[in-house]
Amino acid sequence: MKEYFPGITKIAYEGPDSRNPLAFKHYNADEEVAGKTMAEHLRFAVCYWHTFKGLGGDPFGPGTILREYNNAGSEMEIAEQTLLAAFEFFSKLGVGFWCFHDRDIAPEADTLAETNKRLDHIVKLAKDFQDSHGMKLLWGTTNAFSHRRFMAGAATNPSPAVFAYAASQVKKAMEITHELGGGGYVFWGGREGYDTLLNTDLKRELDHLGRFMNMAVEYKKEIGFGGQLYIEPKPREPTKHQYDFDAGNCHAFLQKHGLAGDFKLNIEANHATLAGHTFLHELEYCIANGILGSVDANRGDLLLGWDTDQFPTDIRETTLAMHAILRGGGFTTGGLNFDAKVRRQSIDPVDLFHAHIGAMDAFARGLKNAARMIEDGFFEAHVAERYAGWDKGIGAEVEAGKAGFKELETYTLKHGEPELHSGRQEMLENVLNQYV
Ligand code: XUL
Ligand code: CO
Repeated sequence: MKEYFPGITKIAYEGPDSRNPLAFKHYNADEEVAGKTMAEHLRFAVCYWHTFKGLGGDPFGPGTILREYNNAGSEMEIAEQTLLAAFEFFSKLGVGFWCFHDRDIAPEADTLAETNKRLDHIVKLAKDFQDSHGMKLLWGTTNAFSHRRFMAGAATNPSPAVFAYAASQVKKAMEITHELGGGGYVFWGGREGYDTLLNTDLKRELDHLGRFMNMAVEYKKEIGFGGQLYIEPKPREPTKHQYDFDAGNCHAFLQKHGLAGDFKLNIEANHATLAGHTFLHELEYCIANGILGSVDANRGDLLLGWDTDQFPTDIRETTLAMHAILRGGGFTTGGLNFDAKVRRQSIDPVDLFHAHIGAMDAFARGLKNAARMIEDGFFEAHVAERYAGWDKGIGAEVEAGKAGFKELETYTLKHGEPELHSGRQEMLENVLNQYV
């Protein structure tokens, strides 16, 4: 069998003192941290689209990266060889999960029927590879945003014929995800949004999106797919306004359309920052509302400001993220999917290893730091102390729904001016740095 990463053997854990760039310094899959192995906590996934289909194109020029499997011959021969390369990469890297869009693994043909046949062929191969390599599908998804038919959206398209096409595509993508034993299915809004309100019936589009998602839930039940459905928020790009703007917005949408029990969110770090939030904010919002499902682990660049999808390397960020995720009970169906791409100048196959090794090490350090933070309980104790007033007296009565405005007025008249306490932000930031 052809090898696409010759000379690279399975990436080993060599510890923090190692200077081998092709070794883990912190990610030690079987090492126990806070009651589970690192592999069980982190559930790393490699994404197919950037890692195997991305060639470094940007708005100013086409791709710079040449991949050997792209010389394999016909479109389908290329698809087969790409799959082969992907599974070689997964094994050598030592991740347990992967994620894909339908169109990443099999290129579109002239008709939907023909396209679906192509998918069936590749899915059969992928199933065998999953079994032989001990790999699992974290989630599958649909690309209903690249083809020109989706220029005005998929489920929010003004044309019911495009809506129907998108539904047919999602139907098939859910079937193949089920076939591959996928743990989940992601809806990222793609072009569900608008470029100008001058041509947009916002209410109708949102209602159609709600109907579309309900159809997905119905179909999921019909085929017996037990995976988790996720929505991945993103505020803008490619459209000026994406309907799944952020976690709070998605949560409201799910509740309005009777979908709250059927969906969780897939939070992407770079999408959080595009929405003017931190990654941590989006995670905390989801945890507070019981809707954190999975994570697209990447980062943006503050000076560029678009969705640069860089590999995560910032230990402070991974520490804060893992601190939230651990406190939220950890992943069940979800995991950390590296929805990230190597830079345009990183043209060698080995760069894919450097990128993933660094990101996995960054999250392993984040996990270990977060576990220590939780064990010490300093931050939890500080927050509990800050809100302790709500555990007794008038605070407890408000929380229990026993006090109203009149009781609060009586309380205020009796106690006068409230006592104020420092927020201690600088001290807390200093303590955080002791863990990072
Ligand atoms: C786009 C993005 C997608 C989704 C899957 O910004 O993040 O790759 O994760 O469609
Ligand atoms: Co993503």
